[in-house]
Amino acid sequence: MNSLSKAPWKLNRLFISIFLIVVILLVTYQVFFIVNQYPDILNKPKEWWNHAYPPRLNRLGNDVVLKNVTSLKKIQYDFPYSSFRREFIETPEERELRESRRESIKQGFLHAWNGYVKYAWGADEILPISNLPRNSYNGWGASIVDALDTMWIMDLKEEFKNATEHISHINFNSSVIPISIFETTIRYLGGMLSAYELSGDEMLLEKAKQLGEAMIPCFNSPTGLPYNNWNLTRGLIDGTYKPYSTGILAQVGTLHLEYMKLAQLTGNSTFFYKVQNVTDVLDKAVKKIPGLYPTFISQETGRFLNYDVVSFGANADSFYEYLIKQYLFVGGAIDQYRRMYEESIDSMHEYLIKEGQVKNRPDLLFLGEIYHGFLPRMEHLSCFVPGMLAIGSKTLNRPKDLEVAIKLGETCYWAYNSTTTGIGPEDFYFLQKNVTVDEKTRWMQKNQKDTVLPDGIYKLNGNYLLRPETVESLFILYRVTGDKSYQEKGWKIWKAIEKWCKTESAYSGLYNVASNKEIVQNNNMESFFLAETLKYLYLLFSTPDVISLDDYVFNTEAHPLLRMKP
Ligand code: DMJ
Repeated sequence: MNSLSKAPWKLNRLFISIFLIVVILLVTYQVFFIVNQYPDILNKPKEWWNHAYPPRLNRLGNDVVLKNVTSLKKIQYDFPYSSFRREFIETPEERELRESRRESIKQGFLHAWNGYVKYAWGADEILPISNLPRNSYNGWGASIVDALDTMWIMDLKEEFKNATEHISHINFNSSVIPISIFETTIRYLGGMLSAYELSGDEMLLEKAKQLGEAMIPCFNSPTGLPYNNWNLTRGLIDGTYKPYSTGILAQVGTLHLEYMKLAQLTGNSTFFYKVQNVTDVLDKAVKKIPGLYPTFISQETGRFLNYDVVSFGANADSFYEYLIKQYLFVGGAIDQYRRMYEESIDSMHEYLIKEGQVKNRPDLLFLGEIYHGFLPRMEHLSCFVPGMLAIGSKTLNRPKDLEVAIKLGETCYWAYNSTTTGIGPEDFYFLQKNVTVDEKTRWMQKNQKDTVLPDGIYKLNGNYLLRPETVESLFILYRVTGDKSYQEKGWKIWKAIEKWCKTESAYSGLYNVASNKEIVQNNNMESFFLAETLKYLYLLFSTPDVISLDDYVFNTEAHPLLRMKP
């Protein structure tokens, strides 16, 4: 062969070599990309990877397949991430500060958890001063189930393992006394479903199914609205069992995410139909003001019982919260939820949001109630509203809702920042802009002898139950706006909790956060402190990809559940 005929062969070899080099470079790039995006892939068991990103099921049981599931609009702020390593961009100093704060929350969790393990293991709660166990939720170990996903998120896998071992022995088919269907659903059922999706532990799904099935007979009222309290043992064997109860909006209307998730994961549509019927009954029931649902309803007739009691606080709160979250959960495929949510929020703006009389703070907005006329009372419980509005604003393109969310969030934080402890009260009565203060109001103001009243407030209930709502909204507002001042606010609140609530074994609520005398602890630590307050604080100092609001929806007890995607 002469040198001329060898030339094409040499050229071919050159091309093949270049081709192979390009392929090798591309593969290497992909491997680096995946490992950097999900650094934990190398350290976790296979199950973690599989179940953290399970296949998306766009159905609510085998016979309810949702056709119009969409991605919906992005909720989270466009946080800066490096394009190659998919790393959250921040300076080394910023990272150090954020991580040290996150670690401080984790240590707080461990302090409370270890106290619970030592003094109250297996009971529902620890009494954090007397170091005794307490059972308020059927004695199944509410703190263990409620805290499960927090442990997973905080990477406390040993504690998680011990907790699942306990859960594997619980018999959810029997109850000692009638149990609260609402509390059992949001704490136990929500807790296990969320931890199942995060960890992939099939036992948790089995137990969730057992509990979900055991509670199904509670929907056997004439309208299908669930009874508030239910004896599981009797309910399962006695078809005529019917407890006396008056329906409470939040209790009948906050089971949906959990039962929808159960339907999705088990393929059993009954779980979905039961709660969808509840939505339909509430939707059809006559209201005085469109979108404002009175707090009490009859399970016998499906009619509201007192049209002049409306609130976004106790007994009503999470019903509204779930409307937008149900819509998110199904990727917009059921429009009824959006319509009901928007009607409610429009009326909330019109009837319940007011300006106050706080000196130098004209920006603050207050969320009142209706109690036979307008009642200028705002509860800690209703401080979930800023977070809800922020999520709804992004999802449904309602910019005014975000403006109001920011202002209400300011008010909730101000309520903390203006007490003697730096912790917010259970509720307070506010003076409204342009409303003259009458004698009765002045009298109430003077009568609050043990309390330092913040400006613009005339009555205050200073209890603090370690509730999460304000830090929940700070976390969501941070994720939605990218504004780091929410982290500063959350940190200040955490420092106050550390200072006033910490006990030898755990954390305790307080009697009067605005006291002008001694600050007294109340010997109570509800399981939502572990499930919600500490989780939201921890996530506030995590990178924004950890439990992104674009992938998950939180149940009202802060248990993240995966959203449906197309
Ligand atoms: C929690 O159990 C839930 O967040 C519920 O919706 C309201 N009350 C507590 C926390 O305050």
